[in-house]
Amino acid sequence: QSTEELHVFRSRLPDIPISNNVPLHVYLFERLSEIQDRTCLIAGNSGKSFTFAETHQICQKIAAGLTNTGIKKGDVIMTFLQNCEEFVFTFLSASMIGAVITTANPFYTKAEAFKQLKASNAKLIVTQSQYVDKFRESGENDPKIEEDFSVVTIDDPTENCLHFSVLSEADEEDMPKGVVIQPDDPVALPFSSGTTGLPKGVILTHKSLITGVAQLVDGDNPNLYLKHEDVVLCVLPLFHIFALNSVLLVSLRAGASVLLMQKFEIGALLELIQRHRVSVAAVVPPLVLALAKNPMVDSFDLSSIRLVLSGAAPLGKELEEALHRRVPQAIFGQGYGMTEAGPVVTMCPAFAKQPFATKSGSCGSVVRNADLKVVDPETGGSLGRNQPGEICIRGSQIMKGYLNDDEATARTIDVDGWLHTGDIGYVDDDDDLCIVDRVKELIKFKGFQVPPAELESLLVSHPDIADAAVVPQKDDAAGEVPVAFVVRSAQGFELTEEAIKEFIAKQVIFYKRLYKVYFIQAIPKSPSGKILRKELRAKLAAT
Ligand code: AYL
Repeated sequence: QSTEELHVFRSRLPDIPISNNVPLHVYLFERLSEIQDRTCLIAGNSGKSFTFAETHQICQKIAAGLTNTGIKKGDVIMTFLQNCEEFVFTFLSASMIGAVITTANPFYTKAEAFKQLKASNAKLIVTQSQYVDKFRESGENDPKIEEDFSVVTIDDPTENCLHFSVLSEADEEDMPKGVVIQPDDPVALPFSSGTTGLPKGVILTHKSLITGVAQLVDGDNPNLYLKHEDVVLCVLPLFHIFALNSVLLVSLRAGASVLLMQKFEIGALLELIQRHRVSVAAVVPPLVLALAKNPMVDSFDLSSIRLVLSGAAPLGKELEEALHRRVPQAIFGQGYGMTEAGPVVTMCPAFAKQPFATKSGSCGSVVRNADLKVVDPETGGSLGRNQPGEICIRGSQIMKGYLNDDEATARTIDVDGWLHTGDIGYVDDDDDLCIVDRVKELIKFKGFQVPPAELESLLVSHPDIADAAVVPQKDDAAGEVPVAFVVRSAQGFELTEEAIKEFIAKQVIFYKRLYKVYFIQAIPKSPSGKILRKELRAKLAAT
């Protein structure tokens, strides 16, 4: 690299000073006195709302409550929740006492939930009573409720569980004094499989999350301009980094209101958008599809929407244009990111206060206060404009590393601080990034991560399966779906596709289910034993 020129892409927006030397909650509530009486959160199903002052006070109480239950700085709390105010409160309260939140999907199976619980070593779980059984031990060495961790439910508690009021009715005077939080201390621990392997804890520090928010909404010309009057739709799950960063945290900082919706249901969604005059909608491509196609949309007033941000998976031009025709007054654009990247890498420049033009199909330009480069996957050398290669990002927003996995960290963040995304794209003459392919293993079903390695290890645990590989197959509704290539073992000649699908379906969340199983003689592998996924994908394309 030393003799070659290093091509670095920067935002057209100038760098700004970022106050990332304070704890996350201090940064988010920095302007509390100016906005305290404004609406911070609206719970979609109950209609209950909370001002910024109320939110802040409830969080202080919960911070005291968490401390009373024994949670200390550095401890991990797991949220196993759909979108609700308690999620937000728990997250911010954890920040206040220096604790760390690991977010998980409440639809996870018992096995998936336990894996994250163990890997993150969470001391407390906040969930709903209907999910508690997923945390009752099933094996000898499983951690046990009450002994190894406690469970708090936001509804009527079941056996051995506490009610959320135990936290929220504490006296804020009991908040621990003298907890010192450093910028480099972790605050969030979402799980992601990154470019390869099984899901890993992604360590996001106070500094990374603040930087990630500031890059979007701070400065005289914020890249994602949110106003106090904005009502930002939060229908995407907060346990995923897209909504956590680009809906919740940015709105808190900008003083906009967040409308929380527990789960996606088209009628209820349209009704809420109309009733609360939603002005900013964060969406994923399958949601764009639903809104573009569903006839119900025509009977609702969506004229309040001024901005639609899509992310987490590729959005087709035709689809974007189809929805745009129904919401013609809105500015459409994409954000592109990755959990490990803190998370946003590029953001649509048309969302800025003084906007730049963008084109449909692009993912926007690199965020400010950061460097982006595109490298040749073969040589590692950086490429200029219009040449596709692996996208790399550098800045204070990226993760500190993976939890207890230095090897995976070193594979992802190089010695010069570049995070390698495993995505292939190019920067064009207008500074727009276009993503064209993915070199990493990851499969994305409706924006959700499906790590092939996880399904492969389940498959080979079956006595009748000798070897297996899982790759993405294109799908109109989901973007991609996982399909398996399976080598049956000598005694497994009777094993059917249906039996394999069922074997997997019992153990994983709905979006990791196999759509198809192909039986083959041998999995193509490199001399070093790596699955040649490209070959399998090519086989699929040919069928
Ligand atoms: P993870 N277009 C194409 N692919 C995308 C896009 C996009 N706009 N956004 C994300 N991806 C893919 O960790 C890409 O392969 O985070 C990337 O490496 O679940 C992978 O998804 C990362 O998946 C935003 C906008 C956060 C996006 C995000 C990223 C959330 C997905 C905040 O404002």
